[in-house]
Amino acid sequence: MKHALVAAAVVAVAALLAARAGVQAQGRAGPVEASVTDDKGKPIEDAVVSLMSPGAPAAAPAPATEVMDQHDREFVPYVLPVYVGARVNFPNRDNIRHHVYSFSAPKKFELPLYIGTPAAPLVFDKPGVVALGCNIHDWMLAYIYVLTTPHFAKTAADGKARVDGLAPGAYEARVWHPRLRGDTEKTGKPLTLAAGEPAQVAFVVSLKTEWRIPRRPIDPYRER
Ligand SMILES: [Cu+2]
Repeated sequence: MKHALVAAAVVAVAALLAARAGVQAQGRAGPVEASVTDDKGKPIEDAVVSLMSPGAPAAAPAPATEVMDQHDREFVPYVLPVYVGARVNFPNRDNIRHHVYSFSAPKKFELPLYIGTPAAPLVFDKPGVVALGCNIHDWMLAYIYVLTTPHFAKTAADGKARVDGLAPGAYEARVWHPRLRGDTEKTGKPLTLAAGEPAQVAFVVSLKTEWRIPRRPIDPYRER
């Protein structure tokens, strides 16, 4: 009798654990597979796809620490999307000095001529687009895109991006790119995510043509 009771209790606990595991497995929506192309179907790289839940603000994760490298007299990456509050390090991996600056409203700053990594990372606590330049190398250009949602991903060369770890529910998906023609706010597409099911979203966007300052031959006087 006693054994039967113990066995019944074990079965009940096992059933409870199995049910809980099932709920956890179903608790997340499947990944959101996004694609970004131009109107000719050409994939667009370095676009940032983000998802926001209009009803329920996303739980704020702890601020991340991100990296904007300088390597071979270029910024790497060209586009760095971050969640608002992120700290960003600016290591200089070249053996010459860079002088990084931004005139953009969400983060105006200057890192005067330096080699190595500045001691303290910079905090990006206002949403928006921050364009980076270098006083020594005019062609150096990159963007830090500060988002108010932690749910985002950047497209690879195939124009595809994948956003994982979302709770089921109603979202709005948006796309941003440094050369996007028009407003990111107007790219919004409603997307309803169900537990355990993947979803797709496709953006067709138009990019402005870009004029970039060409790379100059290395000037030893300016690089002293
Ligand atoms: Cu530089």
